[in-house]
Amino acid sequence: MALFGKLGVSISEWLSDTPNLAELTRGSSINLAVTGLSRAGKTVFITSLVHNILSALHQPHRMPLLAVVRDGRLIGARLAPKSGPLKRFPYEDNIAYMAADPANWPARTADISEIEIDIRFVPAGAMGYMLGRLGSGPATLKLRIIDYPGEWLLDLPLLGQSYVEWSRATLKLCRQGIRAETARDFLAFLSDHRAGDPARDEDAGRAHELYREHLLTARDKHALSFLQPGRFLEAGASGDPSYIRFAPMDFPESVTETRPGTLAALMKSRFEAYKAEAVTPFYTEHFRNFSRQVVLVDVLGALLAGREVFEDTRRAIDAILESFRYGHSGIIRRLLRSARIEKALFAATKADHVPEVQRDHLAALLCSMVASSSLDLASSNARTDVVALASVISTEDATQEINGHQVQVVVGKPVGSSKRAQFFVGNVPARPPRAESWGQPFLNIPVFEPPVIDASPTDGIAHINLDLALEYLIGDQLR
Ligand SMILES: Nc1nc2c(ncn2[C@@H]2O[C@H](COP(=O)(O)OP(=O)(O)O)[C@@H](O)[C@H]2O)c(=O)[nH]1
Ligand SMILES: [Mg+2]
Repeated sequence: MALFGKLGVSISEWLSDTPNLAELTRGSSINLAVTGLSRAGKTVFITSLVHNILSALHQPHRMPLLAVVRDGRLIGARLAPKSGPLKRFPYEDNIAYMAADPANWPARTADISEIEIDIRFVPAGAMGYMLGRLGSGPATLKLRIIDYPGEWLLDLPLLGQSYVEWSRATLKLCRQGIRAETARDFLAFLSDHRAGDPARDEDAGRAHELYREHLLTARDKHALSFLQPGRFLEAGASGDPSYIRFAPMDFPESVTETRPGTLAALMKSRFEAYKAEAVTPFYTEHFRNFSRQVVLVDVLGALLAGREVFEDTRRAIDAILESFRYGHSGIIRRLLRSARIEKALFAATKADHVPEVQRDHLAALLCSMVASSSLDLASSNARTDVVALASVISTEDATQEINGHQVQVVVGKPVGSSKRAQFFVGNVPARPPRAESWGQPFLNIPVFEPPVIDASPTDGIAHINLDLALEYLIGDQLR
């Protein structure tokens, strides 16, 4: 705050006038993409982040780890008029849900969207101070936040596979564990419809529907995540173009190519169209512009759902990491051309579901999941880091006696319930548990009601580590 005195400008002046041209040219703009698999917490993360940035001037104590706030250099932040090409992120609607009585979580979204914030600040250090004295003071950072389904990143590996290769790998997986169950109808259909059958649109369509039902059940009933193709689950604005009507097929070991005129050849042509029309353009038109990205992972949910789900989440993270590894695969390098993702933050969400003592373990666990799949961390890759966070704290820590021991629990009010309930997750391991140490799956983690918040951006929202995440991701742009 002291700087305002030196600059001789009142806050209200800065807030009311439009940034002038000089200020905008000195300022910069940055694209921050927020991704993660469905239900990882993207919508809630962006809503809380925006609300807390807009409120930071009034409630700086909520964002102490964001240097621009801590140092008192923030002048103001406001929503910018929409200028980008994407649908606008429904921040106001989401806040309305959360500020309602009873409070609830924002509605689901399954497409890409964006929101822009202008952040006005005094540059750090002597340089900024001098600029201020010369009368050309503050700078403006245009922060563009993009929300997109992490499922789309699971499609990158498809670009390096032929239809036959993808089919083989996918069906192998479909015949194991939980999937053998959820894919039963689809697999039965495949035993009646062989790759060499004549190409019929009806059969391709039916196979697609059955395969898609399997993916949906695997996700919604069993919390599995490595589900390809990603757009079968999160279609986005393109909806259901005809090329999407395909599914994997069974091929004998000796086969490497489909025969013309067969059902498999029809499927293959759609698979190739899907890659060319849906997957590639996402990378060349959008992803390559997202220089900073945060990948949200519901690590705790995966851990509590048991060994198979946890291993499946690791497989999904592995596939997602491919998009941030330029040295490793020629595909991503070719798609991004000269563009680079500078920083990627992997964040374990919903950390308020565990008491404070467990949160470091949550971050360590995610770190080992990410590290194990990026052994070849070359300097050409995106810089990555890991954090455990809660976008919105909906619980309180408490202690409870269980079997004569004092244990840390969290207490919150489950949505739709009139009473507060305690939730005990056991101990979060810092490393992936060994085969023999898995307990009973725990699929029903309570959905706690969000706390009461003020809809106007003054109070902000209590969170864990949102400020730390933001400092890592864009702190350098606010210096
Ligand atoms: N307790 C708690 N629950 C959260 C938090 N973030 C998300 N959730 C829960 O996770 C659900 C899915 O979050 P959402 O942001 O819609 O996920 P998305 O599909 O990735 O956009 C929400 O409806 C909440 O119930 C958080 O920080 N704390
Ligand atoms: Mg969402």
